[in-house]
Amino acid sequence: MPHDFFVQFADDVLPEVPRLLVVGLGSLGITMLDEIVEALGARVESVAVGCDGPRLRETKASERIVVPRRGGLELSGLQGWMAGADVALVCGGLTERLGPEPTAVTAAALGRLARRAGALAVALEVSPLALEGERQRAWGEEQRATLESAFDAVFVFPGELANVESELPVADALAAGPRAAGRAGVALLELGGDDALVNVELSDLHAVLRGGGRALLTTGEGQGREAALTAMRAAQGALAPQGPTLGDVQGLLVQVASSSALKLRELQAALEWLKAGLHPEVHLKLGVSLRPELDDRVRVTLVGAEGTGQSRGPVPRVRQLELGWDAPPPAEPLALPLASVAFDALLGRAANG
Ligand SMILES: Nc1nc2c(ncn2[C@@H]2O[C@H](COP(=O)(O)OP(=O)(O)O)[C@@H](O)[C@H]2O)c(=O)[nH]1
Ligand SMILES: [Mg+2]
Repeated sequence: MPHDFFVQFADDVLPEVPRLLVVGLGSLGITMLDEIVEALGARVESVAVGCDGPRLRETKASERIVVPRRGGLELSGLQGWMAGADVALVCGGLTERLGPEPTAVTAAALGRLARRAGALAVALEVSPLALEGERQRAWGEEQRATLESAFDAVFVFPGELANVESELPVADALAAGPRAAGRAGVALLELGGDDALVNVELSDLHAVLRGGGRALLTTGEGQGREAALTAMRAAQGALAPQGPTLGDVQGLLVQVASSSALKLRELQAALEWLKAGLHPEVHLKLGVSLRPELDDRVRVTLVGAEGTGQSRGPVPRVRQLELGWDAPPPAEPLALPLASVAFDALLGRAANG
């Protein structure tokens, strides 16, 4: 039941649900997009862009754009779509092409549009296969550089699982990289769920990523005794091998999701373990959310950036990722968090005109 306080301010002050946009470019990008749409459904708006008719017919994206094989993608329609967006997540493969052009060229154009529209622009990329060797890896690095100038953050995931077992069918091994990248995208977009006890807000994400530099995004899950610590270790173990380590980042968001079974002591132990491996001056922001369906499992998401790049300037907008009140109402209705929620909402409205 919403608390009286909320009823009183409903519609007027509470921010609307954020607009989360996902674009899938090429076959890898569309695989990632499908993973995201499958998990988040109508919470995201999605567009698949590709040359491959059958692939476009199967996608779960709500909109599709066919690119002629000889090129000539018209982006102006997407510009209008991005107006008023909070997050634009552009998914693709670093070494794939869209028609004659590298996918990264189109991705970079979309990243610039998204940033101009005031959205947090995030690229989610899959690197070439380790099997392909040095030349392809270097080509991928060039594409990454193209993207880094256009986005607030570029997250790169390995093309295949790091420990591909030789017995794994090739099709499964090739699908593993983009699927894992897509699941990381889900975790990123779910950061500020409506089940939050301690909120992670969009402004926190901006603050972590706006300093630029290489960024990391990883998730891990643990179960049973010391589930939080296991989840934390798993998240560290799942870091992309060529990306920054936890010790490299200046800003880090730590999101912990669990059922109410998680004990403060366990959370404390997991955070102590994490902090032991971090930069001494890291700015750590913790989010905690309640997910009864997790039972005795704990899920951890880490988002960080080195903060060594070109500063991206001020946070463009202050808005909650999502707001809700599923937890029991507080004993003290006018406690500070509620006031700050209303303040954020007002700022968001002001920034929106
Ligand atoms: N992990 C993974 N990488 C892929 C897959 N398909 C393509 N790639 C990567 O993307 C590169 C270009 O893909 P390809 O399909 O040959 O060319 P396209 O015409 O540009 O899509 C390949 O060299 C791989 O590095 C896939 O199914 N899984
Ligand atoms: Mg392809």
